[in-house]
Amino acid sequence: MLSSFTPGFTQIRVTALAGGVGGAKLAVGLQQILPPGALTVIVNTGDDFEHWGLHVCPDLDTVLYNLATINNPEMGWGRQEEKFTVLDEMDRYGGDQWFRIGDKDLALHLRRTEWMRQGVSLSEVTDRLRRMLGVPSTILPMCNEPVRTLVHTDEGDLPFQHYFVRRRCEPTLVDLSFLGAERAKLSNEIKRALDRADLVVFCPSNPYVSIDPILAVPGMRDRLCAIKAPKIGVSPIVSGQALKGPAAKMMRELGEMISPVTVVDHLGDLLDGFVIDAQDRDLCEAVILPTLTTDTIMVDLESKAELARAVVEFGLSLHANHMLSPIDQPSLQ
Ligand code: FO1
Repeated sequence: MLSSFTPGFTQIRVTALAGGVGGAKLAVGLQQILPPGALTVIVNTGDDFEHWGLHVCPDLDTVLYNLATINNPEMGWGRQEEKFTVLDEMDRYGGDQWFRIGDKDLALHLRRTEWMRQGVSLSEVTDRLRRMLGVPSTILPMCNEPVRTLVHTDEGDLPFQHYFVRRRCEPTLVDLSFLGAERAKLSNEIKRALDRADLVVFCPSNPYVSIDPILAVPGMRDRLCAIKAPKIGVSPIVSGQALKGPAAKMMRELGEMISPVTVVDHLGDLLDGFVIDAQDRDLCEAVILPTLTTDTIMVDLESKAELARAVVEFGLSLHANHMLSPIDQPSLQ
């Protein structure tokens, strides 16, 4: 897959923070406009869980398959041209069928579980997989230690995939916990990806269950605040709705306005700029950051690349106006 990268971006490195489908789409756009190897994606692992005795990493795999252009375009997750013969056969043995793992997807879970049982880190496993799939970008789990999102609802505490898939996000959200986050460590790869970035992009992912787990890794927030690179968020809410997933429902149940403003307030002082959809132009004044309004709906490769280009140009313009140029900023020791 040739990346028709934009000549003006030949020397910059971008580090993106992403969760599931929405984040993966912008990651694809960024990979398309940047030179090979210029993009690093830091991915949420709070959705990970053990299923069929296997280590399943839904957000890592969604980003991986999207960047490898082998994802199921309708669902956003899982593989394209997939069969479910193993899943169907599971019924014969009373195995779980609520989480739909296809045959090709299963091969990845088997191999990852085998490597991890040999002591290979999740970062190394992920790097082997992305190289084998020909992905030019670096994909990093937010940490190598297990962190699990627990959803506190009016019906009790639910592991994330049980809430998201089994219960289709129906229970009312009361709170969220990221079990194990206190034991998580900032890997050297993550430190390097943040220190070397000329721009950091918070992809249009769910702020509560995709971005917050990443920020819950001790040291992540401080490192993001310390780097000189501009940090740009892209709203996952357009016209009072989430483009995909439960972000809007979660906002409502947490008593928040369903608005890009809520996302900005939630991410607080981490951001230097924010990108909202042109349909929400009237909210610009309410966003207390430099704001870009543009078309943020990504329906195909072209619109993903267009949004990525707009985000990068916007981010670098903030640098040009208010900060050191990317070249002569001292990197953190
Ligand atoms: N989401 C569903 O709504 N139903 C599924 O059966 C399902 C299976 C699945 C298998 C592999 C994978 O990588 C993702 C899968 N997802 C499924 C999506 C996943 O639950 C979510 O994408 C993330 O956890 C939230 O972003």
